[in-house]
Amino acid sequence: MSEIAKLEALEILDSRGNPTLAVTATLANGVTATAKVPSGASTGKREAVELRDGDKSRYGGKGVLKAKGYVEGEIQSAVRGFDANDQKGLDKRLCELDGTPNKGRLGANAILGVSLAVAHVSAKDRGLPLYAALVEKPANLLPTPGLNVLNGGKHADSNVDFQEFMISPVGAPSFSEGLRSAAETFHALKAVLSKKGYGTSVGDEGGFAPQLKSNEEPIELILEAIQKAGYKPGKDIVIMIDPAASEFFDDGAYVFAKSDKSRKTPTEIIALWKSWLKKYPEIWSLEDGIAEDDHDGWQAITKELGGQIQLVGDDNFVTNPAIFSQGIKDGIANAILIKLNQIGTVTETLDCIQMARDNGYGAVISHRSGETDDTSIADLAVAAGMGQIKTGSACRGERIAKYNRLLEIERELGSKARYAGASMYERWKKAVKA
Ligand code: 2PG
Ligand code: MG
Repeated sequence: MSEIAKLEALEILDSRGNPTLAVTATLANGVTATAKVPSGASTGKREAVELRDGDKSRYGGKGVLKAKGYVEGEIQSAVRGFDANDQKGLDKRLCELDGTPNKGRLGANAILGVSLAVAHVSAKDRGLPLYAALVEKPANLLPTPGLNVLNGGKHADSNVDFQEFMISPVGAPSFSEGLRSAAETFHALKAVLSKKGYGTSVGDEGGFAPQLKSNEEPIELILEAIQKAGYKPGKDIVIMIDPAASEFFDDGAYVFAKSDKSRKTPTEIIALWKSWLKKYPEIWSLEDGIAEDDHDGWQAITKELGGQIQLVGDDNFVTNPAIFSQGIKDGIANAILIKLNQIGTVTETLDCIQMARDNGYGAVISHRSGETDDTSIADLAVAAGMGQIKTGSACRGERIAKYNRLLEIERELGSKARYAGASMYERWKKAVKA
């Protein structure tokens, strides 16, 4: 009775007002569930293909009616009658049906919509919350969140080149207390910005997006806000950054086009990050500090800083098990960012997480800058048990939906709930001392 009976797709809007898909899967027994697909802006070149209509008369070409057509046509015909509890088998069938290495025919948006909707409907049918249904072992670790309180780069119309400045409440005793301290810091940051006469409108991920004096000023402002909120930087709350360096890597150089127009060689940008780590020991995680095409730069930074802080690969690994496995062999990074739509199926996403675990890499479960009210990644973060999630600031409904889902999971787990807190951070601090 857990056979898939029907797939429906709807063209909906994401948090930037661009079209995306909602896919509803219905089983033969009438149980039904929906998943909504996110969309990135600072995308890696080797991400699975997001299928857009290209019809300029609708949404500037960004419509997803073709992908909707594939879900309700070809894909539905191929998976009707399939056992929804066999996620691996289903995802394999979806990949084979597409037939390309990058899901370029049917679209990763169509395929992920189906894969994730089926994960939800199977969980519901078995009477399990998604976080418990996705994995066999009991899942009870609430992730430490990284809240992106200051947005720049491609996510904001400001003069800051670096994309994300995040606060991570590692010192809190529980997820809910951690979220509280981060939200209080977010409000304190607003006050700090206002006092300085800076703007307090927000960017795509709900962080403030002011015009500032430099790419470094966000760190100073955030440190001030943490203190103003009554917390200790480096102890209660640490800082994570995602400059998204692929976005400003041009012809072998890192070009700060939004701020001071300066250029840096790969050696110079590594020196910049090194100087930041020295000046701001509160920074413990650097994502995409090097561009996806700068392979030598990635190897060099991993050698120099990999024993000191978390180095997260996003654009270079694109949640792709084959690409990630090569990266591990090449000695690149020591953590991976996990985004379902970079690869397009639940199974391949879980495979990447397992690969990280097996190789001593960290894994940060992540939203996209274009989101919906879908909360699957909150459940995925708990299922993964890797202790980290980033899903935006303490602002904007599509970001808050994920944090609120984690609060529900924490309540549901009751005394079994554990909070990752500083455990990941401590690991690196120890490495620095050694
Ligand atoms: C990133 C993501 C999410 P985007 O670079 O990590 O914050 O941005 O979804 O635009 O790729
Ligand atoms: Mg990133």
